Amino acid sequence: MDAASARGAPVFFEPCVDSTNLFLRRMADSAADGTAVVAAVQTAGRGRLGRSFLSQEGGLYLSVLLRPEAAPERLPTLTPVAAVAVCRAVETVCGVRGGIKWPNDVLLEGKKICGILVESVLGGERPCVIVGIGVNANTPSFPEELRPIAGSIAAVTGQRVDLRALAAELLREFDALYAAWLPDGGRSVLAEYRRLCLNVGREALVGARRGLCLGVGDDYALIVRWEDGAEEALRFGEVSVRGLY
Ligand code: BT5
Repeated sequence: MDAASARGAPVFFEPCVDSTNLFLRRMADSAADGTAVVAAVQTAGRGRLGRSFLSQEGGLYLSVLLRPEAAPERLPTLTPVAAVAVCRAVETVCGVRGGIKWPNDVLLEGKKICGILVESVLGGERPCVIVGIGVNANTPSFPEELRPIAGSIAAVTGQRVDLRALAAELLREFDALYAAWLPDGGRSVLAEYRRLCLNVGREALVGARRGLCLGVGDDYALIVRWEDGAEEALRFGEVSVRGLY
């Protein structure tokens, strides 16, 4: 343990891990609520749906283990809450305002600078949720296949990001938003999420279906009107939005 969070839970700082989510998963039976890990590099960074998240030196990779007494169907709203925490922390520490590609990517100038992965750990002795956040802060470059979509904060601001300051601010903002989420399920950050959401008013592509993103519902669903006029609230799955990357 290297430090303590605002709530007194341990915060580990690791030079290199496979995945900060896996790091916490391995201590899921014993770790205190709020335990966090911050890593400089991940060798097996994970995205959603079995995808990988490239986690080179220069980025910030962190996860927080939580034990909320909340119904499982409420847990997905932790993802947009974490995205708002990232936008707030990046604005405070780096002076730039990002936007959110629903539900879990933070973009700066059209490039993804952050991904979020929320996972429930149900099988063990004590169920918990692990919220993982990866930020391309000072990441110098990306492999060719990621160049069209991935970017770093430093590339936009021209200034090196203080990773310790960003980690501290991100943990602080997330902790504050999580404290509000516990009783209200994220309602108090909904207006801010809606302002930050880049999809609204843009095209939605889901598989071969095409539509227009109308807004974000009270439960953080993305409301889409398809070409045939039908409206749908998307709660999960993959929405690809044109014109963002
Ligand atoms: C995510 O998944 O974006 C969630 C990423 C969560 C990463 C954090 S880091 C700390 C914690 N520990 C972990 O192991 N994971 C979490 P998804 O929406 O599925 O996006 C994955 C896709 O983003 C990939 O298929 C690539 O196209 C792209 N990608 C991969 N690495 C990237 C990067 N560093 N920056 C931007 N885009 C990336």
